[in-house]
Amino acid sequence: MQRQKRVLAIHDISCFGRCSLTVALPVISAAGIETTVLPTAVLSTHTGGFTGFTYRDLTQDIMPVVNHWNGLGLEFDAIYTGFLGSFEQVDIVSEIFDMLKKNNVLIAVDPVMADYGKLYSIFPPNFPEGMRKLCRKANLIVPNLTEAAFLLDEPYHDAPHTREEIEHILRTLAALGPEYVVVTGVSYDGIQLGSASYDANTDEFSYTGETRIEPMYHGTGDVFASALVAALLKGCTLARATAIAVRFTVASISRTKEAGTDNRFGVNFEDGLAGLNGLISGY
Ligand code: PXL
Repeated sequence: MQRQKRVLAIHDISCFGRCSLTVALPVISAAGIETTVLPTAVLSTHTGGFTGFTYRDLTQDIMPVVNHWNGLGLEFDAIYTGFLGSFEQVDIVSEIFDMLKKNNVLIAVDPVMADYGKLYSIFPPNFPEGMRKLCRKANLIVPNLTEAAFLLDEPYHDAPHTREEIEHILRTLAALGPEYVVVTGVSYDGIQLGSASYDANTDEFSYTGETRIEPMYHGTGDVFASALVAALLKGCTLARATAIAVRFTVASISRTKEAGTDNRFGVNFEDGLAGLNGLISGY
């Protein structure tokens, strides 16, 4: 049997709303991967569509936790980061990458900061500069198209997208440093919605789309990126891992739509967990 892989997931805990750590931990664990968590903040809910949420910042606890692990000699096969609440947290995570990065460690950055052409209101206008620096240190980045535009300082275009436009975005993002780039929210015809990937090692592009489901549901980016990281660590190519992550996410969205759940409450990925390993090995 293959040695069990170990991932370090660095995200906030949004207690209610199924995103960040409450998604990364179950999804990656369900794939048979040991998941270590480093919570950066505890919120009563995520910040998308809720008002009055609580926010307990844990910035001061992050380095003592990592220093303890270093003393124990812990090593990770991947470090996966998502929502980071401040420049200070971005800098700390960058330092953690330097401390824990060894050969063959996958550094995966989901530069959570924007959607639908707009930066999330909680972030200052220069936040993308901080995220860009972090992305330079990553092997894999998973922006949506709005985040990609902010990272590249280029205008955002709504669907339908052209293949030339998407290939330009993927190649230019790879030029920042990451060998693997996956962008979400890509639609070539306005009907199918999905993700495009670029593997700079093989110069290979891929695209997987499925019929768009409205409305948009919160937390889907985290469901997607967690499944993608899990599939990559289980040995899938980037193109296959992207296809698996699209399937897992769209199935979660379909169940949620069918149940008529409030779109702020996240998606029903839980009913897909038992099938995730089958999806990864048999896709
Ligand atoms: O799903 C990304 C995410 C994670 N954590 C918090 C968020 C969001 C998106 O809005 O607000 C706190």
